[in-house]
Amino acid sequence: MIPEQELFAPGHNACAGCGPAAIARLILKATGDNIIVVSPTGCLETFSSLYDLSSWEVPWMHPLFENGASVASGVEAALRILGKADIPVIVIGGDGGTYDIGMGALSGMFERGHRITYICYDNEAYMNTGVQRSSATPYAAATTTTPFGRRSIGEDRPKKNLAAIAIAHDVPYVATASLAYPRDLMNKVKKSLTVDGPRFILVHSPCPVGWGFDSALTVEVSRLAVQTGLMPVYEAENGEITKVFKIIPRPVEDFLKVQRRFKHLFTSEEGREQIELIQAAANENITKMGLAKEPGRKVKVDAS
Ligand SMILES: Cc1ncc(C[n+]2csc(CCOP(=O)(O)OP(=O)(O)O)c2C)c(N)n1
Ligand SMILES: [Mg+2]
Repeated sequence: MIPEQELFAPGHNACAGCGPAAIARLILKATGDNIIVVSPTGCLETFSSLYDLSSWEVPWMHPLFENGASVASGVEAALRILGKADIPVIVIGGDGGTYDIGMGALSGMFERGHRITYICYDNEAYMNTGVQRSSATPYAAATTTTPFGRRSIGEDRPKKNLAAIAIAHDVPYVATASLAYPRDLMNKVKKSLTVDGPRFILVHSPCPVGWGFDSALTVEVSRLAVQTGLMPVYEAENGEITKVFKIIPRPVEDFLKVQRRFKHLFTSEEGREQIELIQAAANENITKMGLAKEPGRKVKVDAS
């Protein structure tokens, strides 16, 4: 049963259809009010804490863009010294603050073994400052710093696999989740709080403004990312993948064609080739991680 209590108050300045706003609300429903939240600079922090208002009905701190994991480490250590280790600490940070500028701080938090749940809401670019690419931006996506043009197909690097990097730290709990499967997301947040040591949860978080889709479609776009195999949903414990969310794979075009950031793939000559590369990456996820409900089924790109 999803608790009725709202700990992330409405009335904030998020855009219509904001994925991270919905995710923050679900996370707090999972944690309850005995929690301290650390929230580095980014859209979520900005739209939820415009002076002198706050959506956070729990203790909340804003560190810098780059040091969410370090500040949370200090909070957790202080609680331990005060004999209050029963108060859990979580970080909710964006992909820029986690994959890029906060990467060293996150690695240190893992290495020191802090009892913290670090949740990255991944909207796949620096949205707060105007949709600049991050290392979470997927291949071929157009952003303001990777625009489509005569010499560019959009982002030319594959998305960094941050969950795999977390697993490589041998932390006891790593999970990926999606707004389209809210109970799974909430269960993972809840479960993480019972784990002794660092935990990392990556939540795919569509952004209607940055990705360019109708703001009514946020949950649908989240679901399509999972069902195409582009966003594998799984759990890993002590360095081993223990559970994967099974899908009946859909062609990647279903996910790509509803977003403006991939529009050039459907209007340019080289687009077809790029879609095939993206399909190949999804197929690799599906095969490697055993995502398909019907093993062996291959997804063909519709050439019509
Ligand atoms: C050291 C530093 N560099 C740059 C900025 C400007 N800045 C604020 S938020 C942000 C982007 C945040 O991106 P992300 O973490 O992905 O969160 P999102 O806005 O997408 O939710 C940047 C570059 C900053 N606050 N501090
Ligand atoms: Mg972002």
